[in-house]
Amino acid sequence: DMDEVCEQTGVTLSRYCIELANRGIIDSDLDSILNSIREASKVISKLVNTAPLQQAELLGLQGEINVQGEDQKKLDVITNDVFKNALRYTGKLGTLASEEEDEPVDGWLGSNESEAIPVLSEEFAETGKYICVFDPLDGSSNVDAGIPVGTIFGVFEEPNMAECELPEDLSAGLTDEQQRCLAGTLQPGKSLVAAGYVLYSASTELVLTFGHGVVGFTLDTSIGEFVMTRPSIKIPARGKIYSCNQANIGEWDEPMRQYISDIRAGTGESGKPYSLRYIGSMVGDIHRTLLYGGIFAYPADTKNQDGKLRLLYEGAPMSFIMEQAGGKAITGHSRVLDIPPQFVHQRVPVILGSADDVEECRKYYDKSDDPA
Ligand code: P6P
Repeated sequence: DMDEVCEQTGVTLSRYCIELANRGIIDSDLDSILNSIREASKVISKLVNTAPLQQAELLGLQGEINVQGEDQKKLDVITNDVFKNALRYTGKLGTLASEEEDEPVDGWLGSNESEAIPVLSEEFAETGKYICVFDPLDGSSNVDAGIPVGTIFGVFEEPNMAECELPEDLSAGLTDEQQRCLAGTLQPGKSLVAAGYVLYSASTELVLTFGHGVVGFTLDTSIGEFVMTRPSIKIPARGKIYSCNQANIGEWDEPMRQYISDIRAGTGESGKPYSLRYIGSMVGDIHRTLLYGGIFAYPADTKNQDGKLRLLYEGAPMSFIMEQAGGKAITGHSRVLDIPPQFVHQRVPVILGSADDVEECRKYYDKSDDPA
């Protein structure tokens, strides 16, 4: 069974996916999509790791403009193209939705975040039964400072259109195909069939779940393969670290303010004060939370009543991974994975991490009638 595969040292991500496909745990189309994500991640790792060098080369150490005379495209645009093209040419994808895709597409609306319509990979729309949502380079504003950044992705199956009714204001003016594409994208996190992230840091780590637990791989650049390094990731039931932008504490909803002040004072359930770790780059903060335990929060605040992080390609995939690793993920009162997105770039407050820590935090929301 899968355990014996996971116990063999040096199992690559490619081999792992083939074993899952051989056991019918994933189908060949999903295997093909993971293959393209794997290849795109290697390219993005290289781009992130060499960006400062390329920047110097492009600008020319003499300060000349590069030979093409073109502006250096920002890394998040380049990585979005890398990821989009890798997925598009699998031929298995019906739709993709990316944080970068908020421009008018194929004549569709996309002028602002509530209207942005996912990109229909037109060549394969009629055959692709999977939908991929992704943030190609989350935390990209950090990359110039060498702070870890990451890719986040989630994969849905095409829903049965008979069961989908789109909100009237969204479906108005769209063709049937566009409505199918949108309905396929606006699914709650509990419908995800796969989710994962790639952390570009001291090493390049790929963490993945198909709904049967969480597995971690490390890129071995000497062979250009992701090698399994964490066969079964389980988040500790409780940690000693909280991870949030405490500068916003004055704007948070009251339950979060009270919870954080208690755990930092050591008057929470554990009786010991927690430490703060926050790098302002979600994939890095989540990876540390997953491995060391504790809680990560980007709560609602007075400026953003839905917080800052996006539901489809940040909150939901990370919540799926957390729950699969034995953790929890809530908005305050609700489970993140239960929330049906109303539009592609919808934001959601997230409080996720160790089960005992998240449950303790939830008690502060249950005591209040705060809407989050
Ligand atoms: P703040 C990066 O811009 C990002 O989208 C996440 O990666 C990160 O967790 C969050 O925003 C940081 O936001 O407001 O604390 O700078």
